[in-house]
Amino acid sequence: MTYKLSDEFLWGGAIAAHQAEGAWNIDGKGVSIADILTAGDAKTQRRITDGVQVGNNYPNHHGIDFYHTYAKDLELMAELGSNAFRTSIAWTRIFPNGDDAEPNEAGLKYYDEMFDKMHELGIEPVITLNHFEMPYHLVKEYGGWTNRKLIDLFVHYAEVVFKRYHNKVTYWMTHNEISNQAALNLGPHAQFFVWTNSGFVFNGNETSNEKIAKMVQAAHYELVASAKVVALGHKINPDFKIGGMVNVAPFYPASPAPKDMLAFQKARQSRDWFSDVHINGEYPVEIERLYQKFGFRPDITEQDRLDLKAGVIDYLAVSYYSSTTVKAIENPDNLKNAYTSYQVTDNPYIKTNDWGWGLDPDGLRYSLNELSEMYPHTPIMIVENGLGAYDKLNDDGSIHDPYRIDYLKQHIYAMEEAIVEDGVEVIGYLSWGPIDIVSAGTGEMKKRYGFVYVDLDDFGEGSGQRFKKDSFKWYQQVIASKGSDL
Ligand code: BGP
Repeated sequence: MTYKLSDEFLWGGAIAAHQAEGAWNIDGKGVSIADILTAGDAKTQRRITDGVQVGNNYPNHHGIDFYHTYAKDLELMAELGSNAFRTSIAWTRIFPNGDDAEPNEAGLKYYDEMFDKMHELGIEPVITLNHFEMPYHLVKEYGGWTNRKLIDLFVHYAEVVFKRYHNKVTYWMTHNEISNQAALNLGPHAQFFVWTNSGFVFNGNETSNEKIAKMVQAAHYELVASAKVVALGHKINPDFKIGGMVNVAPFYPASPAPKDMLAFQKARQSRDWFSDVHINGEYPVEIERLYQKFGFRPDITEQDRLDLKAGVIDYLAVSYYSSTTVKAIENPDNLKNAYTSYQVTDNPYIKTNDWGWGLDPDGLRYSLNELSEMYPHTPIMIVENGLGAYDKLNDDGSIHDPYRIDYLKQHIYAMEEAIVEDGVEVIGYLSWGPIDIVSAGTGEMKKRYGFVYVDLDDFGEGSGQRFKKDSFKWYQQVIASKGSDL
């Protein structure tokens, strides 16, 4: 069975400023939290340093030099047949410290030229306002999103870029993977996500509940800021389509054992509520109950609740890589916090990539159906999906990546089944990392996602030359056939 999607369907790829641009400190750009993250690898967490310290490898300093190569790289995206391309505006190119009186004109000009290039190529920009790129000064001076002041600073930043690009960008989204704050106890990079989203560090001696209380407060201010930005954006340009963005990694119970089912329910309740706030404009009851149970008392005002209601999103942007399997914990009596009522475990029914990420296309179809059931009037855009892998550049410049074609084929097909068979409204598919970029979780270049290989290593060394992988031609055909020729 093959499926052909509509002419309006958005096909393309997605990157983020901090993982691609490099040029971390030129033309007025300030230091962002991505610039002080050292490199890690599949087994070692990235480290947060206090500022840029000599002797550490900061992979986001070089990225793939997209700051200077974007025109050529976007031409490659156009050659794929892309009609859309997602990237982020680096907050610190616009407000180097986040609280500067005036924006940085060189930064504004850079994105003006980038968006002009996209339109010249017939590519629709899909722009993220905050993709793990908070100004480091806001962490040091204000404590990141644990400080209500961040709301006004973020809204002001959004207002400047909305007004500047009001006739160049239609599709926006606020915070990248805002739901990954709840990943506090999940996986080796959970702390990384809390840090990159909320921009605060733990002082190392908080209890687990105190850590979560900080995350809960930060998430609240981010959600209010997102809602205020949506309401403001619609005033500046009623045609704006502004999304919220969550990572979707559906929970599965490890077995039909009732205790595992309860663990699955707790896992969902403790993590999968950010889209509720973005779309319904209020917290689900069970979250407020959970907060009371564990004594979290975030600063939520009546005005906040009105702002949340007034700033519901136009579409839901989602990243999907894999599913998460959970089982009951042995001793549920001494629950330390909301996030210890389950344990992540392996799923014997799915294989994993070299970084332990499961390969589960059915999980994508399942998730799209879940979201469509919960939010029947909110279109979905897949803004990240891809396979990180060790690709090999051969002497003749070829790169054979059948494993990537296989992963993407299955996931695109699962999405098409959700659209055509299940009636889910999906408006676009943007593959993550259509050109190799620096991994967010590990800081590696060797964790490659692209249809285009970039000849740089984890230290930014190499020719920087771009090479088309076998998957380039394959994706070109997928787009040309509107998804029917997989
Ligand atoms: C998501 C982030 C992206 C991207 C992706 C792939 O969580 O939104 O920025 O990094 O993960 O992960 P990684 O780069 O760690 O392989």
